[in-house]
Amino acid sequence: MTRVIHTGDTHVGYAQYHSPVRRRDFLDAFAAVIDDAIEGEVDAVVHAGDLFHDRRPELDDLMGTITVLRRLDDAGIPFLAVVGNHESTRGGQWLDLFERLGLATRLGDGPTVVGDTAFYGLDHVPVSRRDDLDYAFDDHDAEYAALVAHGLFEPFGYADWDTEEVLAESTVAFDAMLLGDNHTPDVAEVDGTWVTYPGSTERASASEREGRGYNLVTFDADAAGGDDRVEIRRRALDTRPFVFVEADLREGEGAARVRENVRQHDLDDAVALVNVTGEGDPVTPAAIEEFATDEGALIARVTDRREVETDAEIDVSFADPEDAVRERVEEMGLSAAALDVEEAVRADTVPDANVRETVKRRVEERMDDLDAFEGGEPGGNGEGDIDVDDEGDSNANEGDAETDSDAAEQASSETPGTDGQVSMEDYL
Ligand SMILES: [Mn+2]
Repeated sequence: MTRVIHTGDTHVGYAQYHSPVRRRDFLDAFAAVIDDAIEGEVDAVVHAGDLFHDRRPELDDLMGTITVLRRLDDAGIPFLAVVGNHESTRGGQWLDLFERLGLATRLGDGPTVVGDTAFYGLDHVPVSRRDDLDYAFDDHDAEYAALVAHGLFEPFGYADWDTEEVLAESTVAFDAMLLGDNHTPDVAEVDGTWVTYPGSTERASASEREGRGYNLVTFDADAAGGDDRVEIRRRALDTRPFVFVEADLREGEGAARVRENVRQHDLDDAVALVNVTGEGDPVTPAAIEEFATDEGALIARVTDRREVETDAEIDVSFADPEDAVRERVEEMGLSAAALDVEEAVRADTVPDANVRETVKRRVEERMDDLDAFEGGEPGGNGEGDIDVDDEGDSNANEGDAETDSDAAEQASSETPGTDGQVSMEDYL
């Protein structure tokens, strides 16, 4: 029997809402998982990527992470991991540093056997390079086998990676795929293999409404997973409370009504997200936010989309405005990369909260192909060019762009459920 904790998407270093307290929360959540691993005396902790929020964690984040990993190591429990898209660098990986320090094992094509289970790793690979993958893994003689991977796999939300194909082409028969990237926890069976996401360990975007947690996975002949081989149980984590306040205003109502709704919630140390809808008078978000923090909230954000809703009612006289847009886009002769971005912004298949991360990912995936940043035929006058700075994008997490992303994530706060790492508000 092998019993492991399966976690991922910890996003250490993420100063959500520019808050140092939130930054600490992400590390604390990771520490809580490791505490449970030690207390539960599991055989290993399996981390499916995005340990760090970006590729350049600060010294505090690195030292905090090393402290946590050392505690796990002192307990004699191995930390097995792969590299996620958020933290992936062009050179060596942070995970390699931890491996050098004896605190982690980077999973790969060869088996890492713990108990009677062989673990393999598949780092995040951009869509553009997946055709090159051959899914050739070395043999093992363990009783069970698991593939730890980072990406958006079928059959879950925002999937772009064909799980059936991976399983069919793999030279090893896996009992389970332990995944990271999609921040929404879920489990499914694909062609006889259990496929599961544990979800993120802290809410990396407001769309991650449900409680956070991790998986406890048991490989055993008596496992209660239906196939007597694998059992996957979800364990809850006690994380920063998020309070979602709805204020649907009627004619004549305004800030007083919003404050009343806010007051009805327990805001102690919570992230309070207030969504104003309906009719009524304009409200000043900053005043409501100040009220909420006075009431005890750590952070408060107000989204008032009533203006937007009014705009949406304006009649459009085109037969199909989408056609007009497509036509104009073609005329612009954008580069392949710019078209990727344009599509992400305009497509209604990409939720607002996910646009920033989707754009970031698509640009990153084009980084090895600079031709993709050259403008196309018709109007190739450089409009489509993007100034590609190898590392510059990680600054986007810290700068003004985050204001937009905060707004976007609030905008989606009434949409519960699926938040692919595509979303990852960025989170990934
Ligand atoms: Mn992630």
